[in-house]
Amino acid sequence: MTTVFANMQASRRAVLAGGAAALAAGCSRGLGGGVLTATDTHVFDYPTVQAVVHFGELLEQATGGRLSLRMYAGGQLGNERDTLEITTFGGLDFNRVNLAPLNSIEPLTRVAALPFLFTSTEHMRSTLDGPIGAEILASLEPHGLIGLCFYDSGARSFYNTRGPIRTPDDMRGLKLRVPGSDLYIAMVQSLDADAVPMPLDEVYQSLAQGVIDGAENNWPSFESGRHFEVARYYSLTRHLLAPEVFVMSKRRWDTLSASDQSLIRQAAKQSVPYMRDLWDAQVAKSKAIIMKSGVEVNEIEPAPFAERMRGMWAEFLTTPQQRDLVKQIQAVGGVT
Ligand code: GTR
Repeated sequence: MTTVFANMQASRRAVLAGGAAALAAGCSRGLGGGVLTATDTHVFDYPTVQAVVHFGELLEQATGGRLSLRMYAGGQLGNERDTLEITTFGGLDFNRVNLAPLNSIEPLTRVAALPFLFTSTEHMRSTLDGPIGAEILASLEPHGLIGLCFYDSGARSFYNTRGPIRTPDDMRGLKLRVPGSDLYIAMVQSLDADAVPMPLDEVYQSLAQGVIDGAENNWPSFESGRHFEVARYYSLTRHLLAPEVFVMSKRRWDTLSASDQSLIRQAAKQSVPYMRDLWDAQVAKSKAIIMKSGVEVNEIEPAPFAERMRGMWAEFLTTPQQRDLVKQIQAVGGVT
């Protein structure tokens, strides 16, 4: 506990220092131009970071260099929840986060974060590229964020230090890290495991010290966070295909001209196929590294996991709009 608390303090200090740096960078903006700031929890060569950097290059080209982007990667400005807060008050211009930290802020984001909702990557992509995705992105605006686009996040599966998970019963009593989202907590609890919410940058140390037994994530995050060096069992539950989201501070957005706003939307849209190519390549690369390291990877029979996890949907679908979106998403995926 002491360690987790000390880390929280350290990351708060980083946010404050980072926020000040970001604000200082913001001061270099002139009328209608300048350097815009962006942040991401992942390291610089991670696909989400590279997609946002590419977005910045597209924007710079489109504005003849009038607008450019400075990326603060690797969680240097703090964890996703803290940097989102900075983004909403305008201390940062852009942020790339998972849907998880938005789950408690906007109910519609919970829809796309439901376990075993999307039946395949194609289902997830076609849903989020269309009007359903647009509706979820638009729902962020009253919360001070302009939702620009979704990026891929692959499938999340459980990994742990104890042994292979084959059935939901194997999860009973495991202490599993989840992002700070009630939905993730309930999801893990539906399998009778103990959910331990904590920021991503504390997972490696917590696994190494036995504070937690495991966590859940996609191949690239399991690899880039070096979690696979400690958690030697990866069980392919593929329970979540929840996407990443790229957002802009509404405060900054409101200061831009309509034509700059449309250039931003256009560049964000163009960065999506670029990200997907990087993503597919990164999944293959991370998978190869993990397999080579000798991690025991096993397939599972999804039905019993899906049955248990779908049991918590109702608790998080509290509005007719959410329930309607779920029906529409299931219809896109051919589920009746
Ligand atoms: C990753 C995702 C991050 C963060 C992380 C986590 O897959 O890209 O944005 O949400 O998972 O588990 O905290």
